[in-house]
Amino acid sequence: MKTRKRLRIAIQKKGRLNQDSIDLLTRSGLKFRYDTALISPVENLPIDILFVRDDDIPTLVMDNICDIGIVGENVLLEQQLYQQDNGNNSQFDIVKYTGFSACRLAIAVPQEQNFDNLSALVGCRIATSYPYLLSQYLEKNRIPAEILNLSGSVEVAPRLQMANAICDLVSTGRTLSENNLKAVETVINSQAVIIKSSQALGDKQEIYDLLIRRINGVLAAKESKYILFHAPKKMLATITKLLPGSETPTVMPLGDDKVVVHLVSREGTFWVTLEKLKAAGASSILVLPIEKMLI
Ligand code: PRT
Ligand code: ZN
Repeated sequence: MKTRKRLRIAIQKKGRLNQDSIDLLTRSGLKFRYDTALISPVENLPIDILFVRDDDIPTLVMDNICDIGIVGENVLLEQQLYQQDNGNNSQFDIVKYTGFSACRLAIAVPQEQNFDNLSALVGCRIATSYPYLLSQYLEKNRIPAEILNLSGSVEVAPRLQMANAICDLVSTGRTLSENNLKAVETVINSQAVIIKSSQALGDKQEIYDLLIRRINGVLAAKESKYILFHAPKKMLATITKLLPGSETPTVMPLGDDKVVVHLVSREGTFWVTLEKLKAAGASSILVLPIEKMLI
């Protein structure tokens, strides 16, 4: 087979991962069009983007049709167990946790049902689209239960008396409460991850390294804030301690007893922290987003 010269990235065509994946790549400096095409060439780098269903992404990477993919851990781990069950070893590595599309795969039961511990599930029938992950979880916890494999609308199964419980993705919990269900156990926590084929990239290694460096910069910038404020000189040490994860601040004099402080905080800066800063004497506090960061 002819070797590809351009790095190929698989992302979801339509759905919850699509916009965040496009944003991540765009913020990493990739210029490409997003329309109805299956494949879109990046104009300014030797990279092509393939738009596909999320369920196909692990296989595309494993089969080396794409070098990189962005996919939910839930889909990835389910696919990995499926492949193992069929005697195949997964040939991809997780290279980056992106922090977006966070959710959990949870077991839920009707709200009125008493649930003290997992043994309440013994002998139950549980509907899910994640039979491998659920089965692994039940086996690990030694819970004999039946699994009903459904491809969608899992949350209606208890109401239709098809199952006693479900195992589905939960983010806000709204779908569960609308269907009179409550989450009782977490099978896995999930977020979108970047995976890479475990085969050597050859000539594409350099462009891959550049891309991952940029993605690291974008994700680090997202977690960080640039903070500026005025503070009494004598309170400086106390005040900077209030900002965990802050780099050494840049301090400039402002009159005799005040300073201007600039710093990058890598922790989420919340209102409570800002209020503590103010109580310790800081004033004119500005918190700014960071566009890019090269570390
Ligand atoms: O067409 P394609 O196969 O590509 O897309 P899809 O329909 O299979 O997936 P999509 O776009 O719905 O989800 C893609 C990925 O987003 C999932 O694999 C997860 O990694 C992630 N994600 C994050 C979620 C959710 N949050 C989520 N809440 N995927 C689905 N849900 C569903 C869940 O199944 C349930 O029906 O949303 C409902 C629950 O949401 P809440 O907010 O009511 O709790
Ligand atoms: Zn899907």
